[in-house]
Amino acid sequence: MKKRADTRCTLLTLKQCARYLKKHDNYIILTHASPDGDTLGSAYALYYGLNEIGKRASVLCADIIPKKYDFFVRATDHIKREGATVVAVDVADKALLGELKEEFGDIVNLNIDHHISNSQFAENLYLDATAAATTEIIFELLSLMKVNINDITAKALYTGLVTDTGCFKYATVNAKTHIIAAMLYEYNINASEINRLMFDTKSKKLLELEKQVLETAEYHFDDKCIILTVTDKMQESTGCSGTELEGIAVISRSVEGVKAGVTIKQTDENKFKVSVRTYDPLDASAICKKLGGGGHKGAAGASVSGSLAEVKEMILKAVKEAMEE
Ligand SMILES: [Mn+2]
Repeated sequence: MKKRADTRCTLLTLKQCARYLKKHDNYIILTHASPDGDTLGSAYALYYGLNEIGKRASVLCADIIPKKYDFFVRATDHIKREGATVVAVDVADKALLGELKEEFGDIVNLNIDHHISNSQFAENLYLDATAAATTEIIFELLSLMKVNINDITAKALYTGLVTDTGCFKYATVNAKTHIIAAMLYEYNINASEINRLMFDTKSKKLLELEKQVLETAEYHFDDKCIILTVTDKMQESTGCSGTELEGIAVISRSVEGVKAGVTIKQTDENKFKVSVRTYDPLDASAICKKLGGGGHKGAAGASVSGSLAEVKEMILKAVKEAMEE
């Protein structure tokens, strides 16, 4: 597929977004790499919804989809790349497409997202930064399109809602989030089972890794900032890595008095993924922006190169600046 000549991004309303999806027939739906419940829930709910109105779609993800999402993940249609309409969901920047960036980064036709930091890389964008999850938007979109929602679609939508809100705990949650959740309870979603899988279940190897990670805890700025480190070695010795580490950043924000919880994950010898979780008035996305990343006010991330000591120094500088602002 050809890269488009015009790199401007058109901002759509939800109505225009619905009209756009009705107009085309064959879709490739992209999730972000290291997939979470929201990007997967959005992609599959959109896939099921499009299928309901006779469209065909294929869901693509750069990384292996964790098994815990098996209850709504199914084989999707085979769609030829040529002539397909490319839709990204919950993808704030093309770099987040991971290995799919090369092929699709410059040819995304429609992006549906809720990240305030969205870099507007797609041809068309529907952005609602007030949505607690992208599945909130997908629910509204399917409703507007008068698309039939099945139990499996509802499960995918609910999973996005709970995973992006820490089970309705985060500051991003509003009345609408709960109203949509309530409407999803009308379907056979088995919400308690979804929540058990998403929040109360971890593998033995993850527990072992967490034990080691807790040993690395270091405090800064009057204990207002904590840094946890996940090294290559820990990932090798426990056999726990990649998407299996999803959720580990949550630990940092659970410590009393901490305003900035930082988790550093080693991805290569001199490469680290930094996850930042903050409480008001600190802005995680502002901290991560200083490190070349982005995200939400309460949760953001960045990829940083350097030695572990250098990376820590950069992070502390960014956190300090944010605390002083
Ligand atoms: Mn999301």
